[in-house]
Amino acid sequence: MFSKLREKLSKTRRQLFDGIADIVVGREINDELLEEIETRLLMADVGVNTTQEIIDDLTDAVSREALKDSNQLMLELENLLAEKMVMLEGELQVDTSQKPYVIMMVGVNGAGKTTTIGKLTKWLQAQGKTIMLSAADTFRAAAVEQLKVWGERNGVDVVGQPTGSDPAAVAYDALQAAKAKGHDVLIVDTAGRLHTQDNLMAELAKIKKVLGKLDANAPHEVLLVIDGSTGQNAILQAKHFHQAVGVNGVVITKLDGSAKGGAIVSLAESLPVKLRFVGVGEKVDDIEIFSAKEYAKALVISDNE
Ligand SMILES: Nc1nc2c(ncn2[C@@H]2O[C@H](COP(=O)(O)OP(=O)(O)OP(=O)(O)O)[C@@H](O)[C@H]2O)c(=O)[nH]1
Ligand SMILES: [Mg+2]
Repeated sequence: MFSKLREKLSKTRRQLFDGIADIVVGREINDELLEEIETRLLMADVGVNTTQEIIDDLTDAVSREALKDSNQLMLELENLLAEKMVMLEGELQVDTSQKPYVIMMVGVNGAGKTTTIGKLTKWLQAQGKTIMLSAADTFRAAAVEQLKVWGERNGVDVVGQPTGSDPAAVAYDALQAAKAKGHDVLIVDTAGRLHTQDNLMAELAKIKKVLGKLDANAPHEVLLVIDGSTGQNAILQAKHFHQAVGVNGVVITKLDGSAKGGAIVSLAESLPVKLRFVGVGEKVDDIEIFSAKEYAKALVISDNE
């Protein structure tokens, strides 16, 4: 799993963090080098405050003469990045006393919600869970079809209504159906929306509220999907969605592409959420459980190691 993540993240690293390896390896450790590292971290969307903290810690380590050479500096950087992200670790656990366990997917347009549902369904099936999908994205004509394709691929039922229906009503019906059929998990797809569109954010809150009428604890997990190439705007998205519907979990997608991936480092400091998965491709198995240490390693280690 680790090697797959590294392989998939290679593009990110080539652009940014490999840049760090390139400028660090074999160099003398001095202020100039630390400044160059700072620039690279900022370019990788690590965020101003988090970058400053990491550079301060590195500077401390240098002044304590704790770092003997550039290899140790790289290792320290990796440890500091991992430290920032460790609070994000927390595997998605389906509480079996809640039946069905309701997962509501939210996020901006095209972030990868529907694709992640396909991946998540297979991941949950591997744990022996039975799943139903709710096509509460009634906004786009092709959205229901897209979810149905994933449903067929995984052999699970998809409940939905025609385009233009009230998404809250769709989700409500789906929860009723999932209860009646005794499914373990219901995953509710929703239409993409900008975190700044207040009326659409209110619609999301309504879906959540309506689910709560059938089961006071539902949805049990609100999963925010963020495109990994979003940069620091990812933090803003997370805050807005959290405000509207209370996000528990996050999935970062498209880390196989040109994503910088650095915004993840500052996510933990911004919100009390868990980063459940990272998406590394368009196929059903292209999903990984997040591990801070592995992620930091994948970011820092150079390709030829
Ligand atoms: N490379 C790559 N592509 C991904 C990943 N996840 C999703 N995609 C692609 O991103 C595009 C959008 O994915 P969707 O799952 O339709 O996104 P969505 O959030 O449901 O979009 P809307 O419903 O329109 O808001 C599709 O072409 C997916 O194949 C990923 O991890 N890696
Ligand atoms: Mg979708």
